[in-house]
Amino acid sequence: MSDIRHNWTKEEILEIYNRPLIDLIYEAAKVHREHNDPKEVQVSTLLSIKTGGCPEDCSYCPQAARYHTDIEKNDLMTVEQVRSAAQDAKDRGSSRLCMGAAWRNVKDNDEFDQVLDMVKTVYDMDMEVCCTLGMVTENQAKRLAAAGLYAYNHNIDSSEEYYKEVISTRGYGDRLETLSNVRKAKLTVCSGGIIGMGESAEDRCGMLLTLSCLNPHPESVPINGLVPVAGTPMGEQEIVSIWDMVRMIAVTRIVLPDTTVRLSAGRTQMTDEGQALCFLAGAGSIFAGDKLLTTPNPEFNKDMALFSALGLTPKAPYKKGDKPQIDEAAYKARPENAEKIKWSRPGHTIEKNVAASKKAKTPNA
Ligand code: SAM
Ligand code: DTB
Ligand code: SF4
Repeated sequence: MSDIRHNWTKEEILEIYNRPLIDLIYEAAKVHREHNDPKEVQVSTLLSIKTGGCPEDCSYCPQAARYHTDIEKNDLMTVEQVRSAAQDAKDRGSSRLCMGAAWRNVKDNDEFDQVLDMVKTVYDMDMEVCCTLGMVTENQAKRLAAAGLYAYNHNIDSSEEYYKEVISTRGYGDRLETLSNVRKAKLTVCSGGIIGMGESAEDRCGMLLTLSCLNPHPESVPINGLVPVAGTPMGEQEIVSIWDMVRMIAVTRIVLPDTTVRLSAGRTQMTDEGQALCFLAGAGSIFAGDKLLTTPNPEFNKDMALFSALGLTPKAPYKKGDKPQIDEAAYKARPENAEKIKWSRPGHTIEKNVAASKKAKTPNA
């Protein structure tokens, strides 16, 4: 059984990354089988509970208000809308609902109270509940946990060095602080990143190094292939090659043996055979349903046909952890003096982001 290590070096990870792909897949498949049932895949459904209008400048993101994209903006969903979407997801075999909001950070207000009610509602339907709402304080994370949240998704996206080329409205340290708050609340951590943004192999390995230093390792690591969206600074980026995707999944599998590696955005750009290689190399989870947050995802029936061809089955909820306990009084207790956290705004210049923002202000230019 391979060790769970928190002392990987960048050189070691790069050495693995640069191995011949055929050897790398074989090694990763062995590690995968030692630590997981390779025939079970955890199926999550994404639900965008608040879409667009985000104040951040993440260069890849169609939901950033400053770029000119075609997405439909929406205010926060009602609890009833979430219940109905969760029921559909459950009926189609999803064990987890992941609710995403285009927020910089959570605020202690009525909207957060509504999200807590959504969490409790989906928890009561015996599904794992995940949220991705931006930065959170320790107290906010604890209230989410008390409402029945199982996982919190907050991606570090890339290496610390390359992060500055992608986002200027918050720092890498802010992301790590949120992950620490999530851990203090005893939630499971879902944190990964995106490949295909123009980063180097060193950046990809740097991201894995940061994740491997977290103790414990994140329970889940999403590997997203960039979905280039017209109007964002990365709208013209080339689709990442399938070989890079398989390689990244395999290295993640080897460095974080107990973690669920999530084959995330970018699957519409992949063939069935390409995805099969990702499962072989250690992917143990996907997002199912025709839509991710705002961009397309393979049709549900197509995924089920692929599962059937490969002999894969959807995993039951809470197989890798305990079902959370609800504490109604704790999650309903909104703090009287909301914690005033100073999340950073590094504000360095990213030329392509500035250009994309200007274009948005003068759509006919
Ligand atoms: N606002 C919250 C945040 O940033 O944490 C939650 C939602 S945000 C859309 C969740 C994640 O989706 C991002 O961290 C990023 O990794 C991923 N993502 C966003 N746009 C993407 C794109 N075009 N292609 C691939 N992944 C993307
Ligand atoms: C993650 O790492 N990928 C998901 C989930 N966590 C929230 C989001 C992918 C978003 C892709 C772009 C979109 O659909 O807006
Ligand atoms: Fe906002 Fe999240 Fe998109 Fe960044 S990734 S612009 S924080 S919704």
